[in-house]
Amino acid sequence: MIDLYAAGTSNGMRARIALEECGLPYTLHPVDIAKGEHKTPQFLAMNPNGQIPVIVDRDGPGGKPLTLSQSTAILVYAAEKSGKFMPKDPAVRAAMQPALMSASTDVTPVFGAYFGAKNKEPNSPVTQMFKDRVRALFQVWDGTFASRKFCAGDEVSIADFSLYAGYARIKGAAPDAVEGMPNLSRWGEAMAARPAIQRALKF
Ligand SMILES: N[C@@H](CCC(=O)N[C@@H](CS)C(=O)NCC(=O)O)C(=O)O
Repeated sequence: MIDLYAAGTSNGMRARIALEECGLPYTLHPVDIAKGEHKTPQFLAMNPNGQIPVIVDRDGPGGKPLTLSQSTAILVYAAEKSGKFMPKDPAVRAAMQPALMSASTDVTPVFGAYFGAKNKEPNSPVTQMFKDRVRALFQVWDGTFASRKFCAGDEVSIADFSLYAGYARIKGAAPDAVEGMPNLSRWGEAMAARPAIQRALKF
């Protein structure tokens, strides 16, 4: 059994999508960031950065407990533990890596910066700059999905789960940042139809 400590942010959703899609049994422990529940001594013992998500797998490698932070590390761990969603073909697997990295390390931080700027100064040039960056990243994905069904080809992989966590969050909070991108939208609808994704997004 896995304990998942998370909130309904893109990083939290990424970790929960991983567990749901990989079919790994888990217990969700919602963490209220507004109340500072991620900064308690108990939480900091699991992740000294004081950030969600964190998992504790009581049945980790070698049968020993494992504590893991970083949403993408959790995604990779879940895929390896379950043997699912990590392409077996070395060429597809290699193509999946940049897609995964871009989804996790370009998209999420840039829209995080956009939301931060928008909350402080909605009409400032900095806010517009981050919005343009978000749109530019998703425009590239829109181009990718013109010829590929999923991030790395014909099969769903953990790159799709990572990207969807970011896409769902931004589509909910700032839909104009991803509008006018039909291929991206079609991919988003296919991902949203997956029962495991639907369960994972209900925080
Ligand atoms: N790179 C980390 C980022 C984790 C992160 O930024 N978590 C946010 C919520 S989405 C958080 O806990 N923020 C509270 C804080 O930093 O104080 C990951 O992918 O898990």
